[in-house]
Amino acid sequence: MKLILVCVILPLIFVSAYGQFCQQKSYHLMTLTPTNWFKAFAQCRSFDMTLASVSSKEENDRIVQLIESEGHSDKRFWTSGTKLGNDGAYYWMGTGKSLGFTNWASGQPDKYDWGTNEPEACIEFMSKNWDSKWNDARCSAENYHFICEKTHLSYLSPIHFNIETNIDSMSRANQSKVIQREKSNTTF
Ligand SMILES: [Ca+2]
Repeated sequence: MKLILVCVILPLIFVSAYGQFCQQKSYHLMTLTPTNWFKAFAQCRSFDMTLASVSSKEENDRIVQLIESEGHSDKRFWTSGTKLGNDGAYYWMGTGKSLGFTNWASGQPDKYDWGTNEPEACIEFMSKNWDSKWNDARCSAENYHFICEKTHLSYLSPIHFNIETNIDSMSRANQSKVIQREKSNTTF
């Protein structure tokens, strides 16, 4: 009994007492069918994810690297950024938080689609031709792919022992299911 106490129970108490939980995101590019911002948001939710929010340069760089590594630098992607229903102030619909870090392209946001004269109120990642910067675009425009994100909760101990609690971690198998669902989704 003493051996169990010393070798198992006490270390667990130590880790529990001094470790901490942290959130980690994974991003998933949805590139099969371009769509408008509203449908993109709904599709991410149907996969138990949210349309991506970008709160820092680190997150922005991770998304740009993912787009490049998966060979989609020529595409444009919706994020959850919008000013819909918020008196013209942008926020992340995915988190409910206002913008802190921004990465607007030069001259953006310009508020109007000068071709259709319609307002622009949703944030997209532009293609590499525009350095993957942000642009405000017409939310109803149907020609954008989109980025979903999934938040995982990890437990970090002070001795760098990372226990992946992974509330609902998306395995590679599940990612395949998401892709299949995107292919077979006839709702949109
Ligand atoms: Ca614009």
